[in-house]
Amino acid sequence: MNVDQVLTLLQTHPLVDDETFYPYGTAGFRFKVECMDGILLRVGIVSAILLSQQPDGEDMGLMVTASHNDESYNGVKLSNPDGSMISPDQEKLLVQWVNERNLQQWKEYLSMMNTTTTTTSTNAVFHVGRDTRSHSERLTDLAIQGANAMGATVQNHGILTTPMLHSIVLHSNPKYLLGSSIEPSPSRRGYIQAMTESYIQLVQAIAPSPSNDDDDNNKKTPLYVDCACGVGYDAVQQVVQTMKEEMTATTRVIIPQNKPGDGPLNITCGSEHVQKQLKPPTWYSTDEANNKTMERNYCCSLDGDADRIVFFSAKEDHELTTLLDGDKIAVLIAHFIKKELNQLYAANNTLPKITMGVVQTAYANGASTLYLQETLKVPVVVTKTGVKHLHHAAMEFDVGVYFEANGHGTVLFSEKYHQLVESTNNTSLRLLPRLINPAVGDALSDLLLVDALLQHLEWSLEDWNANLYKDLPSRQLKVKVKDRSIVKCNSNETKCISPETLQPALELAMKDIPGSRTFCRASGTENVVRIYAEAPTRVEADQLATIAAALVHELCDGVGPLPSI
Ligand code: NG1
Ligand code: ZN
Repeated sequence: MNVDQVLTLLQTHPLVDDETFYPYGTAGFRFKVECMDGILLRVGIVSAILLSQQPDGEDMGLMVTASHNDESYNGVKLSNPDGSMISPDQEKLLVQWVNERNLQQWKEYLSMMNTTTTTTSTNAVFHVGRDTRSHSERLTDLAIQGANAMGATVQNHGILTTPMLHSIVLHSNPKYLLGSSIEPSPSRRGYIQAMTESYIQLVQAIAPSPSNDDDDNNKKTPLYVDCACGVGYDAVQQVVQTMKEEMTATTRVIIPQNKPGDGPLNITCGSEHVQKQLKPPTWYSTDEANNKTMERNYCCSLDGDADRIVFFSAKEDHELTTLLDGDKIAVLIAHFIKKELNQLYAANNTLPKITMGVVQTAYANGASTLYLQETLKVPVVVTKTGVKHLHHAAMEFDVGVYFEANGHGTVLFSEKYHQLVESTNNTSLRLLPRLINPAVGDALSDLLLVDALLQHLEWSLEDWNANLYKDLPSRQLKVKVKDRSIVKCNSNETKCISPETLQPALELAMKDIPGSRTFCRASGTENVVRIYAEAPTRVEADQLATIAAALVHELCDGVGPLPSI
């Protein structure tokens, strides 16, 4: 590494102001785009150091995206060799050096690095990808410049979804791929091919066979996919194309809509809009007359980097009939796996026992948690918001299902699970780990998995909603405050510990509405405090959210008007 060259780059792309501290939030550095140039360059530099610290010269990844945020934001998140988020120690190093303004400190650190590690002699590759934001290419180039100046080898995959990038990283380090039957496929094409093939095989294995006298495929309700005007569109389109090539009658008609350029990214479309506003998306690619009159019974929305998905049905352009969020997806998957495992053990109770659990956050609907614990008899763990926390907790089980209510989640299978299912002839349990992305929540994989399970159960979206549990009405609101860092929570974010006056006031509000729950926490991706409330009725949930928002506004230096419903 040429220390002077790195120092020149640092000087050329300074952080925008000398005061601000940039934390690694819920999912990476994510700020208004004006702040991002200096951050991306520094992330590229430090990433090369993290890459050089991998004991066996394994590959890592970097994704430039601000996920569900609007186009005025951008961000960056890193992937470890096994496709998971980076560890707290790695985050600490990254945050320390991204925020270091003193060039002399940098000089000493880089010179020390030059003598203790060597980034150039390893074969490790840094896989880089980006979303469709107009500034993502420039920011990616800055990260690459930083990493290259440190001597790291970079492979730029261009525009792709976050889960694709994580999957490519995982498949480039095959020692982390569990299950002897899973072939490494470290490319975009390999990812799409594996995903499509395993979906088709799963549908063929578990869905009732179509009868000869009617064309089942034509009878199936088409699935409309709102791609948030982002990167998910191409991925869905490629799956649709690959399915056509396979010419199978068992698959669903999938119609991707809202492609990049059809409308503004994540604005009145995408999973964040549908889940938080409880409103259907604008179908930008459909003409307005059609939009207003069409009833869509089976739809889903992805977010801007396609790692989240929620399902819904909608009447015309303004009314959400049903919302099936991450909690419903987690319960559907847990329900299926539990049933298959029960069958397996019923046939042979000498098979080694495996553990199964579901990981949620405080945003999970109380009815889902109760159903998992009391009806499915599956243990539930509640962690802090952010998939890095959920992922970690899910690793404690042989089958760890984790989902955030917003639709970000996946299932982790242990080596013991793989050994168990590989020794039996249960096709569906063997196929699941091929379709499910073990690295990170993946909207495309979840879309295909949910569809296969609904076909298996012969359930419509409405059946899915009605047959498991009934959601408690809930409401989420956002409040702008002067400084969101004053709002601090306990370890699983169910209670507020600062400012001290807030929690007792929230408790009083909850006491007035029996069976209700509310909490608030500072967002790690937006400059707001988030409020969550649930209660036995819609009116009470809205009322509690409004009261909690007013309390946050009053006790945490609220800025601007109170949010309205
Ligand atoms: P913040 O803004 O910290 O609440 C949001 C989501 C997280 C996670 C991240 C990353 C909610 C309530 N929060 O984090 O679950 O998905 O974005 O995208 O949905
Ligand atoms: Zn996302």
